[in-house]
Amino acid sequence: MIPLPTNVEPSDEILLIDHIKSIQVKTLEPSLLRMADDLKSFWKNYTKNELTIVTDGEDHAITFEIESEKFDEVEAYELDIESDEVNIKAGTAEGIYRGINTLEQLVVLSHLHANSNFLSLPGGEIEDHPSFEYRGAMLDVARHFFSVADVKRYIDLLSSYKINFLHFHLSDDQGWRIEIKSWPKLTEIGGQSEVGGGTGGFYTQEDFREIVQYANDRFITIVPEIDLPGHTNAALASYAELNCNGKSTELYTGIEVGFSTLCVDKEETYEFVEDVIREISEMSPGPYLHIGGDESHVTPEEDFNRFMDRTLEIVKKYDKIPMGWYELITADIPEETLLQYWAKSADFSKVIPKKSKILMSSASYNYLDMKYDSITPLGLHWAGYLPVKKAYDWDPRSLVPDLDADQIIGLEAPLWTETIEDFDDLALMAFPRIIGHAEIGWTPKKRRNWEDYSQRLSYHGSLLDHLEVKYYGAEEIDWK
Ligand code: TNX
Repeated sequence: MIPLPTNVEPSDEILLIDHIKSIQVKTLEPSLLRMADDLKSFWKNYTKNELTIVTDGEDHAITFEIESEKFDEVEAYELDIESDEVNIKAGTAEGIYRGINTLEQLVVLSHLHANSNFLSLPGGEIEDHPSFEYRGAMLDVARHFFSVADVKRYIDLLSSYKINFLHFHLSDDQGWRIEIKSWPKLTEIGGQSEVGGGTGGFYTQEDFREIVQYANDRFITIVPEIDLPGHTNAALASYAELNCNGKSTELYTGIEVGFSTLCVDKEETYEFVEDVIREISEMSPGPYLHIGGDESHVTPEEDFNRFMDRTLEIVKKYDKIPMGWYELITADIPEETLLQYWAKSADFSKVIPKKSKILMSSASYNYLDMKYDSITPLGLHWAGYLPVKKAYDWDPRSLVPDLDADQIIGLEAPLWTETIEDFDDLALMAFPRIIGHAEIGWTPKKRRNWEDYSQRLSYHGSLLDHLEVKYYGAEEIDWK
């Protein structure tokens, strides 16, 4: 199992899959009934058996039951597998979802690796809850655009490993990917380019809402990011008035960073920022709104801070928790701001406010766009190579010595897409490393070690093959 559950007590019982006849939903909540429907299709697919969905009084069932007094964490669950029934209990629907996830993974792996004709599962009890509350992935859809279908496919895979946040990097120098009704040229012009000269693309507001809903149904929260005030060439090419000289720039298809900036002295800039933040907030039920802040190399620090102070006010006005790359610390950040660590900076530990929560996205350990090794056909390597073991074998709470362990809210694995053009490329860079990140986020540190993890991971290659998902067949792993 990946992520390895917090506590597993094996029993000597064996569940024969054919003994299961129904799904019993004891707590009548629409989300649980939807999950029952999904599990029913899953079961049919992997076991050929047709289950009925019932609400009470059933033997030979997989039972979902909410016991809110018993569980004090939203994602905690218990999964109990006996010889002729399965019980999943949690305090919330989200907890039940995580439990179903674990059950499904056991069924798929036993389906793919079973030695006998009888599909069976080992009996026992699992008590499980996550180590970190934020277990994220980030997808850069600006350097190369990814379709709604691609994003949904990534969401399915992420949620099957219990990842619960997807951060969407929606704008950069090379493209603007989200329709803003009050500034239509952002997508009419800025949405039409990408790295290498392709045609780009963008999400309409309907597309975006569809993705948010799809993610929500899988207990993944979307974190939208508009990178400001740098990384804005696509916006600067779309609207002349956002430039200090009043002239629009050319669309950009290269991969340099740090050359663009909004004009911080113009009132139009703040009208633009407010319209964008308002429209995006209206479409995003999640708590966070990411305002970028990285690599604004051509914005003088004083201008950057002035710009961010006003932008942070706007984020607050629309009731979102601001999130930003750690460069944001020079501005006057509200205490609740979530800062995303990505690279070492000499002054990071000195200036980082002790009260701030930090999300770990270390370029050396988390970046899925770093090559695995010198022969990886895709990716960059400015932060070094990132083999599967290195990506797994570290601890977010102690990576940056000057941070307090309880400041670390979790980890997020970004996939920057300068060299990533389609879903196969994405999959090759994300898998299997993102699976290790999912385990770092979920499983307590004392339960994790590379020997055991690499053994378990060796069975997941066949799972990815079965789903026709590409992955890097790293030699470190003895793939089964
Ligand atoms: C740095 S990490 C960037 C991105 C690039 C990435 C490539 C960060 C906040 N900025 O603009 O895409 O490196 O690895």
